[in-house]
Amino acid sequence: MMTIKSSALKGKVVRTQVGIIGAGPAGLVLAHLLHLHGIESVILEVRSRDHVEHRIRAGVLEHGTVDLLCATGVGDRLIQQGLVHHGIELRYEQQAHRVPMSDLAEGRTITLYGQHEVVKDLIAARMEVGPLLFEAEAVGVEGLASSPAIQYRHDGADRQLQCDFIAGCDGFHGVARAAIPQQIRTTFDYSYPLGWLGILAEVAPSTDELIYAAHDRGFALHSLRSPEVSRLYIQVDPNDDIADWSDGRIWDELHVRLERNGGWTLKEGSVLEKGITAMRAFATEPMQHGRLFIAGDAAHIVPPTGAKGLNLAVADVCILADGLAAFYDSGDTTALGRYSQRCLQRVWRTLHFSNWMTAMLHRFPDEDEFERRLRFAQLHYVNTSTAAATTLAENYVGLPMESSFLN
Ligand code: FAS
Ligand code: PHB
Repeated sequence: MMTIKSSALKGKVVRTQVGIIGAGPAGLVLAHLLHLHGIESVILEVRSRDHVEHRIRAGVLEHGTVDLLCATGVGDRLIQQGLVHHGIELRYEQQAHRVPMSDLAEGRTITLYGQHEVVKDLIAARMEVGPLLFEAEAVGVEGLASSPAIQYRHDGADRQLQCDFIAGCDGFHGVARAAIPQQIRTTFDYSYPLGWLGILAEVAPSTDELIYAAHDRGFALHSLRSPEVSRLYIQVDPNDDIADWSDGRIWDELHVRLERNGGWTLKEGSVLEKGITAMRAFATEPMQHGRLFIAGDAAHIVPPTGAKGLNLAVADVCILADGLAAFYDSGDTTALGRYSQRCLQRVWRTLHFSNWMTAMLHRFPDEDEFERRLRFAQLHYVNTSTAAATTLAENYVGLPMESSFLN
């Protein structure tokens, strides 16, 4: 395998096997798996390394995601610093209800480890083995039928990356998805009348496991990043302005919504970062067009209530990497031909689960008393029925990840 030198990327036209747009979890995991398969790739990332490595997003890693990162040699820091959890708590009417996920899902667990930490580990590994161009913006793709190429801008110059295949891992606002002709693309797009205000707080978590709270003032979530740093969310109007949410007002709302009988208190700390994210469910079909494959948020967005975004991106590229390996090994395109169909099975399962969690735990603006009682009946059923709790548990820890690196 001819390893292309970063210096060679200064040329006007460069050639590689797989051109990857985006250095988020999808693009970085794909490049890593391709390298282990002996397949060359180049990653183009529009933002700087510093920005990508400090972008606060997800924090829950499924069992399969952790297995994959460890099995492929980028899990050391994750194992040292990640927090393994065996359950979550559902809290409503000031009562705590634990869902013993590992007991219900064959011992499978989740790990709390920030997405930006996963990205840092993958970038460090990438810098050892292959090119990753920061501040390189893909502006278009072409030749998708037979000779794909990515047009990109870097150092103020227009350049072209010629490749056998293009992986569009450029997130929801990227350029790749739009390259799939409108007439063959079906899009499902739903914007919830809900937003999440998330804070990163410098305070020891007030819980050992995640707390999902359903309160009449709206949803709240107590998550965590480390023994010193907490991550907390409250449901807000998606059109709210963060400037209207002082730190004090946020903590007051968290105290009310996370209240629990029997002497539990929420510890406050200085707010390091805060932002509001509108909640959306989005999927596009197919996820392939000619020699272009889209993965992760470029193809689908799930509401964060199920903590699935990052994990679904990893699941996509596991299937793509194995399909590309089969092609380069034997020229067999069967697996690549089934890429979209196989990913979409998991995408719709995950959308259903994330939507179910969102509907059960959030108070929709126009909810009437009848709907409210149905919602709490659902919550009560999850907390009193092993069958219902098992459904939540097996989806939350993650359905088995399909990858040749995991047997
Ligand atoms: P990403 O968006 O992570 O990465 C795409 C990359 O492509 C970016 O680095 C971008 O800069 C780059 N790019 C875009 N256009 C480009 C171009 N033209 N040229 C070159 N590069 C380009 N999930 C959870 O489970 N929990 C959460 O709390 C949570 N919080 C989130 C908060 C926010 C604000 C967002 C947007 C998402 C959040 N998610 C969360 C979901 C998140 O984890 C995503 O699912 C995950 O980042 C998806 O990874 P990628 O598909 O790699 O996309
Ligand atoms: C997080 O820790 O950021 C997190 C946890 C659970 C979710 C979403 C986000 O459902």
